[in-house]
Amino acid sequence: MKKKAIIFGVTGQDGAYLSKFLLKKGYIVHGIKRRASQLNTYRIDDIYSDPLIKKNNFFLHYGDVTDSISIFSIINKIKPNEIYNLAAQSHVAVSFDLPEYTTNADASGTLRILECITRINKKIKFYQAGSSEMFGKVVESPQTEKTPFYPRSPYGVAKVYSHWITVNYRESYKLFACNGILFNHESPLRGETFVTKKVVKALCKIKLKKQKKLFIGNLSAKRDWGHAEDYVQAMWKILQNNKPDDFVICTGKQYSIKQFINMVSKELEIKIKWRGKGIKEKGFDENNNCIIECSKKYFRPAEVDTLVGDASKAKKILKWKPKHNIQSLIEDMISYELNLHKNAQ
Ligand code: NAP
Ligand code: G4F
Repeated sequence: MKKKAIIFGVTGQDGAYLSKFLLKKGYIVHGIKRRASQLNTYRIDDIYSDPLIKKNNFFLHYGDVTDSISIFSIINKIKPNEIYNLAAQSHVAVSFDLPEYTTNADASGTLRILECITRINKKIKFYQAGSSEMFGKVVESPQTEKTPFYPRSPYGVAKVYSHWITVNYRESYKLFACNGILFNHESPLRGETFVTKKVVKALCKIKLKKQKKLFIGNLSAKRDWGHAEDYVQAMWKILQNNKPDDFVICTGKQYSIKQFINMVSKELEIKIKWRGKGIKEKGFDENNNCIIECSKKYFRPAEVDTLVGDASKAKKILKWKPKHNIQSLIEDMISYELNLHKNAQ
């Protein structure tokens, strides 16, 4: 019998990569999407034209993690072997503007799914999309599964709730419920307001003379960036382990936003000279045009200055090994962006 998986958040970056990964493994995948005023399935539309994927194994249902009735009905109807909860208001800066909604979706949403599992079938395996944002104002570096949390945003706080409610349901009801504590992971399918995609998109357009300037926030924050393709494999491996457990997934290398901009510029053969300090720091091209400028608009009320993880546990127990590094991630993101422009001509 084929395994059945439900993916909450199927239309997002990770939902798209995970759907393709599970379909290639022979799963029947049921994706849950929200109603939107315009089509929001562009990241998964290619599933229907991929010859390696059997179309009749992929189903979409309307649902929302803020709506218990929809969650219960879908899980009860499908009776899946595995549930991946990727649904979230996932933008940290936006969570300061929408704290109550973020808490409803990112914290209570997880509780709703767990509660449905206990009522429908306790054997359903559950993956919770935890985040390195939970480490926030880090108390040690690198961060491991044992590092205490110190969240710095409504998003981070909501994810900490989800982490602990997942642990609590595992211990209380013996659920196979697991947390992946994933560090930033990016790809060509990354949402356009996250910093890597924003930088790659803008610098490609600047190179093609279709944009003059990139406005950016904090250049000195540091992140541990991996590729989403590697990270969805880790999600699956977490649910195939012989016991439910929590795992940090990361590369172990960190770069600042400024270093990331420099790496993307180098790949695009744009020579940037930096002048000024702090919010006044600016980037100039070889003709002395200012192409990068900081704007207060992109700074957050509280910042996570530095994140870098240690994935030794996942490497040892799950035998997880990422294929990509920062260079191949950047090449993948740039080539996707340049192709879009080529095809639009
Ligand atoms: P994403 O691209 O923003 O995708 C989020 C998904 O959740 C989208 O499909 C979105 O639907 C859906 N969603 C939002 N609110 C919902 C609701 N109320 N009910 C049902 N679905 C809802 O995020 P991602 O990068 O793929 O990340 C996936 C998960 O991993 C998220 O939980 C995120 O917080 C977490 N995470 C991400 C990273 C990372 O670096 N990418 C790192 C750690 C943890 P729409 O398409 O309709 O908006
Ligand atoms: O790309 P970001 O918005 O990602 P952030 O805040 O680290 O959150 C992402 O990763 C988390 C895992 O740690 C996920 F849980 C979460 O769902 C999301 O996927 O910002 C990265 C850094 C921040 O320090 C931010 O202040 O880049 C800095 N930054 C500087 N200028 C900017 C900008 N971020 C954005 N989005 N836009 C800017 O213009």
